[in-house]
Amino acid sequence: DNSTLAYSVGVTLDRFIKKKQDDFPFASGELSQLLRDIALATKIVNRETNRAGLSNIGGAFGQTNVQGEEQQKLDVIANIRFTRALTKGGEVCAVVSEEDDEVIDLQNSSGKYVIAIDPLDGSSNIDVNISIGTIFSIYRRVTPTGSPIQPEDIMQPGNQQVAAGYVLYGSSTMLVYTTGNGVNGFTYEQSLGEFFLSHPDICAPKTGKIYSINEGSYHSFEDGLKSYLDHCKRKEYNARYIGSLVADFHRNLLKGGIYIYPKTKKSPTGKLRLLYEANALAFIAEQAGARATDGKDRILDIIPNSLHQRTPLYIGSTKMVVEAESFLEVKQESI
Ligand code: P6P
Repeated sequence: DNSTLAYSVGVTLDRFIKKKQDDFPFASGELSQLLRDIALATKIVNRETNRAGLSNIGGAFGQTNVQGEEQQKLDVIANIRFTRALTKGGEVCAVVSEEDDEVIDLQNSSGKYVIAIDPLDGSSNIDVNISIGTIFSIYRRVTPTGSPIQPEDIMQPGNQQVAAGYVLYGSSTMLVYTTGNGVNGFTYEQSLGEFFLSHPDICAPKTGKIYSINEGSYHSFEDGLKSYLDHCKRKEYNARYIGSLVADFHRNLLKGGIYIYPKTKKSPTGKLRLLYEANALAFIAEQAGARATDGKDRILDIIPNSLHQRTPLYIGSTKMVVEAESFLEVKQESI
């Protein structure tokens, strides 16, 4: 309606963050600053991503990357950009990144926050110009600031997140995030270098007709999952699978649908990572009234035991995820 349109057109991400901060009387502004730091890095990664196809035409554009080295892989660049922005921002003490085997200690013991991030997910899609994404989770450290970072600061279950979000570098670049009070989407206006609120208060449809899964692994799926997929086909649902998690998730969040990355022979505990992929999207899904489990248990309640551990992921419209789980249970009992 007009009021929503007026509200969404006028509000930049900065003003939205400030307004939300005002809703928290005790907010110190550090989380607000952290969200701004992430948005800044996103703008830089967006620019690099848009130029990816051209960066090898060095001569024509006189482009060599900042270190003058040969063109690095875009996900490595994105990792450097986010880590640098978070270091400069001063709010973060540690970063868990898909690109780094170990925790990155930012040597900033006054930083209250820990970030888990997949700087550029689906980077194999870059060369063929398919949408890619950034996924991030934000936690408060549990040990006192000023002391060295401990494993308990890092290995927190998803239900401890203070914020989570993703960036979709698609036909437009969108930032979608939650701080635990609903989900809001912002679209980047390149000419102004600003994110504008375009999808206030995202609520996922309770059901849908889209299912997203790589059926190339069909023969290694458990029987209950095969039965569920047969059910989707009998219902003539639409199979939509981009092979880029953020793009598949975002479409299903807005239109209704389910995304499944199950355990397979190749990936016996699933392929997607708990700390910087599943947890962030699960927090957003639940905040938008959707559901996220490993086929049985809530993703956000999984206690991590290793940094890069994987989990099966069933995420999307609540009724579809519950229905898929019921097919898995039935077959389990029949074994
Ligand atoms: P598969 C991309 O590599 C990714 O991590 C997700 O973005 C995507 O949904 C999934 O893996 C695709 O995996 O095995 O179907 O190619």
